[in-house]
Amino acid sequence: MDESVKKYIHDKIKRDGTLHMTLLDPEKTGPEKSCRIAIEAEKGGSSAIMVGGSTLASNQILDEVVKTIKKSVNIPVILFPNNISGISPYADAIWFMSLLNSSNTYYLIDVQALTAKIIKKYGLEALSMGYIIVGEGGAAGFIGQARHISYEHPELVLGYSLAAEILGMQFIYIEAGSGASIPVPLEMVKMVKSHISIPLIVGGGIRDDDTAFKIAEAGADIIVTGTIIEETDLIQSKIGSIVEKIKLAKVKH
Ligand code: 1GP
Repeated sequence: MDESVKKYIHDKIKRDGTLHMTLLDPEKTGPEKSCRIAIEAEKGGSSAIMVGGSTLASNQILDEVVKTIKKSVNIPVILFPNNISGISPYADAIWFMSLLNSSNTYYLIDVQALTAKIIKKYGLEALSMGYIIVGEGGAAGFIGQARHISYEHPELVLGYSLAAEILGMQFIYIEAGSGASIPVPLEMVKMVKSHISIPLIVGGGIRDDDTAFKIAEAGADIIVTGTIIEETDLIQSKIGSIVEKIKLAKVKH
């Protein structure tokens, strides 16, 4: 990429409104299928491919998947690391994330301290992000030892989000957990969005364009979906319908 990924994201949000990003788990999809999915996702209008998974343990698989995807699409590939094993030199950028409601300092700041040097050495663009896991939380919540935040307490999520912004983080991600049965509630998205000025990412359990539209309308700047691509062969049209619909929410922002 000629420009930075951060600039690309900011410019695209300004131009298109809410963006969509496709999350791929290399352990589940492997290089060949990941590549096919990434191509379809790009055709459908996804703005970036995020690569990561809560239980990813092999650098080698990750490298292969990232390299294969990079050869096949023009949109940026952004790492979504679960741990040290989630880092690859072949990506364009990395979500340099801190799990703000973790009860374990490892996920808050220690793993970042352990990996900062290698990220710099690889020349990966680090996009700092405050990551907050809410509701069911899925595997990410369990592994990240996230203290449970129920959907009834959006004010807790607001507190973490504002603190992250004040601390200088560039993005906020509210995560319901991959495959969550109920996505992040609209009230939570609205409350956080109305108090922060950095881009807000929302993901977990978003399976259709209506849900994605409502979350975009509530204020999400980026919608992430992962599981739906594992559940359909019509990836391009499924993602395409979400991308088209969330664009319409811009007017109401
Ligand atoms: C998980 O938010 C993402 O980190 C995506 O969730 O797999 O439920 O789309 P889904």
